Amino acid sequence: MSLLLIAAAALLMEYDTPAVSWNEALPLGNGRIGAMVFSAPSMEKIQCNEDTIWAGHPNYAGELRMKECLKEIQKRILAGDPDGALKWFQSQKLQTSKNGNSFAYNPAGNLMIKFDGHSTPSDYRRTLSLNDAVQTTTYKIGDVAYIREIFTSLADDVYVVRLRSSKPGSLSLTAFFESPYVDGCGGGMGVDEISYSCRSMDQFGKWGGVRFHHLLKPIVKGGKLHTDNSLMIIEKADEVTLVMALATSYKNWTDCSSIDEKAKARAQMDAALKFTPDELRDRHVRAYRAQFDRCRLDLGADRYPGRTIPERLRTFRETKDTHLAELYFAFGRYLLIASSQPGTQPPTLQGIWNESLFPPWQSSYTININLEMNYWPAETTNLGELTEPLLKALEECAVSGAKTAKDYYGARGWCSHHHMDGWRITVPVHGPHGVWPLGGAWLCTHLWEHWLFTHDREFLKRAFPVMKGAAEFLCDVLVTDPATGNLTITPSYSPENTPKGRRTKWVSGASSDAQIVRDLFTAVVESAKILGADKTDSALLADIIAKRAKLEPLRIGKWGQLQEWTEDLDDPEDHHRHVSHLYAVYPSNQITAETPELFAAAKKSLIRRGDVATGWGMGWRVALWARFLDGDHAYGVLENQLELTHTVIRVRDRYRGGTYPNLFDAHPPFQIDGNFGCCAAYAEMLLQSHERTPDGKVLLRLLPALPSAWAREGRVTGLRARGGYTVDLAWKDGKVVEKRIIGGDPNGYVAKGVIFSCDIQ
Ligand code: FUC
Repeated sequence: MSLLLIAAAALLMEYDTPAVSWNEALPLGNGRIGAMVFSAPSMEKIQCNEDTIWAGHPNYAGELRMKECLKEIQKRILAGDPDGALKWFQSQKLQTSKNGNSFAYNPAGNLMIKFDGHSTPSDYRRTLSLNDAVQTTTYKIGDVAYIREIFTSLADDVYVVRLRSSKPGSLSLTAFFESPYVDGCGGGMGVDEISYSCRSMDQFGKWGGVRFHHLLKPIVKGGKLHTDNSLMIIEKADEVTLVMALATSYKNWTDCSSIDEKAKARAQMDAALKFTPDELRDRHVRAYRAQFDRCRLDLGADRYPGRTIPERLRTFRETKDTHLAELYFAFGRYLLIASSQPGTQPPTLQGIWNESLFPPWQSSYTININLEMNYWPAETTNLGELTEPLLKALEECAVSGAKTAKDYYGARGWCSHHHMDGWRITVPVHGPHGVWPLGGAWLCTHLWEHWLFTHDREFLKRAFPVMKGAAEFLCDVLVTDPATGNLTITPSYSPENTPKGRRTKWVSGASSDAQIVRDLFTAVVESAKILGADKTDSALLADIIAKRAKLEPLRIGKWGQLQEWTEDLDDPEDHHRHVSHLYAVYPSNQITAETPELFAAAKKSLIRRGDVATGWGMGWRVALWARFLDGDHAYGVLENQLELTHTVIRVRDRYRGGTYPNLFDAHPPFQIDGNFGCCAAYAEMLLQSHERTPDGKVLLRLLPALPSAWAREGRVTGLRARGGYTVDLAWKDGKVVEKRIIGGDPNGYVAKGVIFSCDIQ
């Protein structure tokens, strides 16, 4: 029998105690609505989110004096005085101050369910099934067994809480809403429903423009139901299913108030209540599996069945627990399914899960690595359609960013800086280090990647104007660096590093800028050819091609490293979390094993940067080591990332990532990008498709960086490769023993590297 067809172990995250802290609670989501489930027997807490609840309201926070300022800064930097440029800029006291004009992603409040008499349970267990996207809690009170199942339906767009027990008439509960908002919110009730309404709020306590409404209705078998003082009280029921709808007044990024949130929630509820509890569950699981089941990693039998996640994390270094490794990969894909679906918002720094009115980094979007990383696993792990929210957000940024390009740079096209929020802010914020106009350009490279993986012409047609606008902007702002004669972007910097001895991050040329611009320019030229736009846009394309040839080259510096900046300023003792100059290795393909000198230089840079960083910093490093074809080094960094942590806050300036008990990535604090970065890195360990053979075929590297810890046996099904291929592999002792490559052009690829290799010098 084919090894690829054998059933794999269930993907179950298990716990033997309820969640006390948020980082122990388990996440659910359907792209739009999210929940963190705590699972205490006597008091269930379901902390809710909805992806359009943003503080503030549509706005443009421009500072018109910036245009003149940027010119002056540019002049000073190109004259060799970046620190002077910073000093001069600070003396101007312009509005790019911390958090002044960007807004936070807000929580929606909690659904609480109180169960009297359930405070001394036995046989307690809570789980999250990654096979079904259902959270389950089981326990006994005396000899009565209780089972609680919770999901956020991917099919019916509501929260569902199913409560059952082994003895008829033993379910009694009180459900109510709880809110982190101090006032201005209110509960309501009807004969058989309760509701809760509120609106978003900013960091200064000012009400925002998004109104939202929760509506809760039960399906009860047996017992009695009544409502009182915004409480829903159910007594002695045989079975209860609570259905909750959550809707907002948000219509789009320029109109946050014209949808009737109450009517919308009611319509969602009415539609969901057409189904029985069993049907609701089946419909959800089916919709989820349609995405989740496409790709699966199996590293052999679970050697520690029943072991809880905290215990697996605590012992991972010694045990090399392959089941935890599988779960972590599956969890990354689970989180993407749960936080990004066509029509929703892209996942923020915390996906869609935020409980605080004052979240770290506003639970917003940082786009100088973080939002990019959120989408790294999308294509390779077979969830390509989940990139739609990114395309939509970029279409919106292309509108707000056209104003920024004009007001700040007098340029055509559009740009965005290092930060975005629900209102698509594109101007620089957070002081001088906000002045990095490459955010939109980097994100646009994902649109081109989507084409490479899918050859979806309709998507490319939609994406082309966005990519083209980003390229037009760059054509206008590229300036000749007098020191080199090459084109550069100034002011800008290498996110978010400061050359040793300098006060400012601003430089005359950051390697990553040139790398991103090169990729975007290539994407636009190639897309134009595919779409036949090369005739209509011929002048722009000629400009792009000419300018691409004059971009700063990749440079090797004095200690053999890949230079981070045009000037050879790299410090071998620099362990900064960002590794922006290694963009060329991953996610890009400008440096590969086929460019051996640059490959060796980039590797040298990464070795010096070290194996410990913030969570996302480690995710990036794992992927880079995979691209360096060194599976064991990649695995070593993964071990660092899978270290159990409870630290919620950053301790002084010590950035040390890790993993919380709920498998969320710790920056710290929680930031979801590390989960996505590691998930994408797994795919790079197992299959790479970023290179081409001399005759233009896609080079498929099979098991290019398989760690020894996984070498004995394993299977992966449903990985995707550029060229439209889907790849299944089974291996034993590091060697591929079975492979299936389907889709794409059957003559368009060469498969290589079936030999186990974990340390290529
Ligand atoms: C970037 C990173 C930080 C953090 C923040 C949200 O600024 O440098 O480490 O991830 O985004």
